[in-house]
Amino acid sequence: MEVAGPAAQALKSLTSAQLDFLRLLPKAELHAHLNGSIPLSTLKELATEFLATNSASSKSGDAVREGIEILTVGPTLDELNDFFSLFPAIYALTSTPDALARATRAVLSVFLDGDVPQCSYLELRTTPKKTGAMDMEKYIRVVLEEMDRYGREKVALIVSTDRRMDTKTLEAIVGLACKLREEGERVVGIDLCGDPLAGEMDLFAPYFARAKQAGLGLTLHIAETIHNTPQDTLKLLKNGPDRLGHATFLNEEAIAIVLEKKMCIEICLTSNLICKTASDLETHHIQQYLKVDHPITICTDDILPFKTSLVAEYALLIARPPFGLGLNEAQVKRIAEMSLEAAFK
Ligand code: 6MZ
Repeated sequence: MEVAGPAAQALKSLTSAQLDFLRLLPKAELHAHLNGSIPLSTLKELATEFLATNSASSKSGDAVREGIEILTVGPTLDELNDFFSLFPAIYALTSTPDALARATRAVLSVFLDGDVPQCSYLELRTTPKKTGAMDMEKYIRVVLEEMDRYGREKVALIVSTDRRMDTKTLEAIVGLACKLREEGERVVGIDLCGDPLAGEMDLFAPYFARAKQAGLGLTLHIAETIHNTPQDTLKLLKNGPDRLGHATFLNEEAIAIVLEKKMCIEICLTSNLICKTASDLETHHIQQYLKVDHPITICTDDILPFKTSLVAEYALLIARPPFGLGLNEAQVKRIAEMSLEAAFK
């Protein structure tokens, strides 16, 4: 995967000893979205096939061509909202069982293959989708089948719900996740993601409670933008999540709960910088958790648009300012250990 932007600069500033240290460090990737993590080369292959079988002048053909162009250069986002418009083009390319299997295989390979894999353990997350060629159960089973190429100590699945979902869909997805777990499949958690300002969070509580009862871990994207209200955040915290995605704009009351309950924060540095929810590393909310040794885990979020890698995200920790936070090896090792401890497995 090509690394560009702030993480590339951090990587470039490292000594070879530092780079070796980061590559060999045992660490977990706990916040990676499947459709946001497809290698560009795989997506381009899928696009070529898609365009060959769909009328070149169709509306979806235009959207795919435009999406590939944007993703090749790397999107320039004025705000987080712009980010979500990238996905319809990607979804058009992963809507058959074969295409989804190939995309999943490529994502797993990026994180887990090679002499020195990016991570020692991966929790990959994805939102089940009903397409013309698959129902939601088939979608999840295709992803799980690809995971079967790896040992259970290496990879597991988090099933995502989306803030825009209605109760019928939530019921179906959480029911599916619980059923697959009971069957012994490697489904370890439920996530809440999607447009951070959409949806009514009261609706989700019974479904999250059911998931927890079934032994699934719970991770929620929370307070991702400055526009998320304290009420929205508190409603989500009431579900008793184990981990929180981003948690960028928590107020004092929310921070007190997070610290007391030791909820692990999934930190996605490049994602936050590119989506402009954080202006720089110096003022990034990771700092407040580092100060008090609160559980955090460093994650990539979506390596396709953000052009990063897990090692590159760790480079942002150890690189000297202005390229990174300038942490020492002991501090970085501690963070990597926290990532392994926060896994749902
Ligand atoms: C919120 C995000 C996200 O599930 O189709 N997603 N949701 N915040 C983010 N941070 C920038 N990045 C990705 O993967 C893509 C989906 O994950 C969610 C969005 O809902 C996106 O459509 P899957 O595999």
